[in-house]
Amino acid sequence: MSGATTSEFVTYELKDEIAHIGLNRPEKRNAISDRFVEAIATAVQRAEDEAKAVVVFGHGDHFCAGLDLAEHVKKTPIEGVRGSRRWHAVFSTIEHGTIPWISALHGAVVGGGLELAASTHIRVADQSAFFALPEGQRGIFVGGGGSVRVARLTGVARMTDMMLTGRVASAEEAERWNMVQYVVPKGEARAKAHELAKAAAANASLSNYAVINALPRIQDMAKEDGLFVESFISSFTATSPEAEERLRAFLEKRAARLKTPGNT
Ligand code: 1HE
Repeated sequence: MSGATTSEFVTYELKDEIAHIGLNRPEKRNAISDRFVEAIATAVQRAEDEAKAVVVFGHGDHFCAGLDLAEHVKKTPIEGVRGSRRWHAVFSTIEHGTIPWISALHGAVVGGGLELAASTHIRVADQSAFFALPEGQRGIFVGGGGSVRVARLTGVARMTDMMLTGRVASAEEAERWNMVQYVVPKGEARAKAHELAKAAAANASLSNYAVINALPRIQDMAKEDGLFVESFISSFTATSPEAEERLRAFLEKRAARLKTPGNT
């Protein structure tokens, strides 16, 4: 790893152009306070400046136990709104930045922790991971983008159930519910996330930008509008010099063929 740094809340390492950002408050189960959000914002900016993809993971036994409830209990209504809007802003720089983010999940992926994971582009869970939205039990509501992102991932019925009943999902259930894309044995999420990040980092950067920025926006459009926008993005990416070289490489048999299932 190069350029490894450890701040109060976040570790940061760059390996093979992949930034590894570690949530680093294990004694509080990586609960996210106001200053912790700012540390994430700083790490997001650094990764945007120098990395081709990011892996985000949690130090200790859990990915993240969500909002720092100790801090939250003392807030006024307007401070709560400002805090929530700050989470939105920082998580939006993840979701709608220029590089792919992969979250490596283990232990608690709870409340704001699930909201953070939902702002990344691919989620990998190990078998110790569990998923919950205990906001209802705490007398609060999601505030880190969950009503938008988690509801879009798993569907509003599933999210309503989780919030009303405190239902806790295992990694396998979370995969079935479309909240995670990969389930791996305990302890292997970060390595798998790194492998996926490297694969994504090898793509044309403009294609990656289009995937992470256009796809979610097109989901929010009417069908005809989505098709219209798709044509422009498709043409714009295909006519870039990088695309031309990659297309030629395939036609001239210089590019690797797809690995077929069972032949990896
Ligand atoms: C915390 C937090 C936290 C732990 N804020 N301090 N999130 C929740 O409702 C989940 C709350 N946490 C838990 O249910 C459990 O801590 C865990 C299942 C994640 C882990 O259990 P365990 O037995 O390993 O740890 P613990 O003994 O419960 O916690 C260790 C310490 O972390 C303890 O502090 P200590 O000073 O007594 O040692 C806990 O108080 C502290 N801790 N989680 C503050 N979340 C933007 S809106 C999002 C809204 C939400 O995220 S709501 C969901 C909040």
